[in-house]
Parts: sequence; structure tokens; C-alpha cells
Amino acid sequence: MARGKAKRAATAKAAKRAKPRSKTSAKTTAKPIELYYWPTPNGFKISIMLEECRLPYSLIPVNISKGEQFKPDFLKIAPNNRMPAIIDPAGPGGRPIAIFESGAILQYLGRKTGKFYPREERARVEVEQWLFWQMGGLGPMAGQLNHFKHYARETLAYAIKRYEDEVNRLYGVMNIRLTDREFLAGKYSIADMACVGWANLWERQGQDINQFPHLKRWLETVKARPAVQRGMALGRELRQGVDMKDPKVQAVLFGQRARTG
Ligand SMILES: N[C@@H](CCC(=O)N[C@@H](CS)C(=O)NCC(=O)O)C(=O)O
Repeated sequence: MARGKAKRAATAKAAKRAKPRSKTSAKTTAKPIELYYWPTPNGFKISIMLEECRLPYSLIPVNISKGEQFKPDFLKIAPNNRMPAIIDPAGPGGRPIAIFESGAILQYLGRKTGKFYPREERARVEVEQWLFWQMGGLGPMAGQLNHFKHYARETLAYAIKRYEDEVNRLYGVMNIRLTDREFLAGKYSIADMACVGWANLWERQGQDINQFPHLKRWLETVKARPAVQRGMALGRELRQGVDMKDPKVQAVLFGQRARTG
């Protein structure tokens, strides 16, 4: 993947930031995990997990506003032209493995490290339910809401209301779930990591967090974790100067149809 000067600088900065983790990691791999990443809530899921597990990693920015997700080398790793993705040089059998889809990456890293993804079947099912709830519900609904509320060229009141209602409903589900437990699956897990970046955007999503006191308490608790803070700060500088309303950026990101090759 071709990288410009600014990106190299950002990568070096991020690698520097990530470096102390590698020194303190009990289960270090010889080569760092390659993280293909852009600072968005889907990217944060993986940067948070890597930070929580103290796994050494190197950041490879995928500037989705410039179309780097369509580069042939990236598509070999992530055929859905979406980040995040990882390559673990020390995958199963000691051979490299490439993984796309944030939920699959979280599960892989959880199995690899034995952290934040319990082995015991009942506890594991609890985590998976809430992980898939995020992957199929909160993420896509909040994503569509973001599109119609902030970026669509026409203002479509019906679409905005449809997704605002749905995000509101999902927050209600989360709030009830969190009434009598600290985290979504009881103990802190990859399910919480999957949700935090999305729930953090409640204001932009036209929601009132005070309507959801248990969700609010959970959000504050998760965001207070140093690894979550490091994960959500990763590559923040990369986004500087990117204008999502720029027609050139929108031409890259919106109106995508099937690729033919
Ligand atoms: N289901 C995917 C979604 C990933 C996703 O939507 N990534 C966005 C950024 S948040 C992306 O790479 N967009 C590039 C594009 O739309 O071309 C996952 O969870 O990994």
C-alpha cells in the first residue's frame, strides 16, 4: 500500500505510542500485528482490543476518504473494501493470517489472547449475543442515521426519523440490559469494545443520553479505561483536514456499486 509522507509520520507516531505496550506484553509475538485502520467507531473496536491486550501492533492507515480501501493489495485482505482489517504474522500454525470484519477480528484476538472473550460456553454466548447485536443492529442503524442526518444531499425526513427511532430503540434495549449488570455480558468484554465508539456519538445521533441512565453510566465506565482512551485516540490526527462534505470525498464513499474486477 502506497503511503505518503504524512501517513508515514502518523504511522511512526502511532507505532511509537503503541511501543510501550509491546514491552509490557506478556504474550508478545515476534512481529507486530498489522492494523489496517482509519479512526472511526469500527476502527476503534480493534485499536481498543489491541491496547487492552497489550499486543504489539503497527498502524497502517487506510484513508477511506481518498479511496485507499479500493487498492488491490488491501482488497486481498479485505474484499469488502472496508476497514478495519488485520494481518497477524503469527497466526494459527505460526503462519500469517489476514482477517476482515471487526466482529471476526475481535473474536480472533479474544481467542488468541484468552482475554475479554470467555471460553466457558454460557459466558461466551452472552458475549456473542451482544457482539452480533452491535454488528447487525447498533452499527448499521447508527451508520445509516449518520448518512441521512449529516451527509445526504437531499434532506429525507422519513429516512432520518426511521434511523433516529431505531437508534433510540436500540439504546433503550442497551439501557434495560445494563440495569442490573456493569457490562453488556456481565464482565467487560469485546461486546463493550464493539459498542463504545458508536454510543459515544449519541449527541450527533440526535439522542438524549439522560433518557438512558444505565447506558450513560456504562459509557462513562468504559470510556474511563486507559486502553479505551488510547484506542479511541489512535490516528486522530489522520482525520485532520478531511471534509466529509467535500464532493470529492463523497464521490469516493457514497454511491458505490458492485465492482467488476
Ligand atoms: N461490517 C464492517 C463495517 C466496516 C465499515 O463500515 N468501515 C467503514 C468505515 S467505518 C469503511 O471502511 N468505509 C469505506 C467505504 O465506505 O468505502 C466491520 O465491522 O468491519
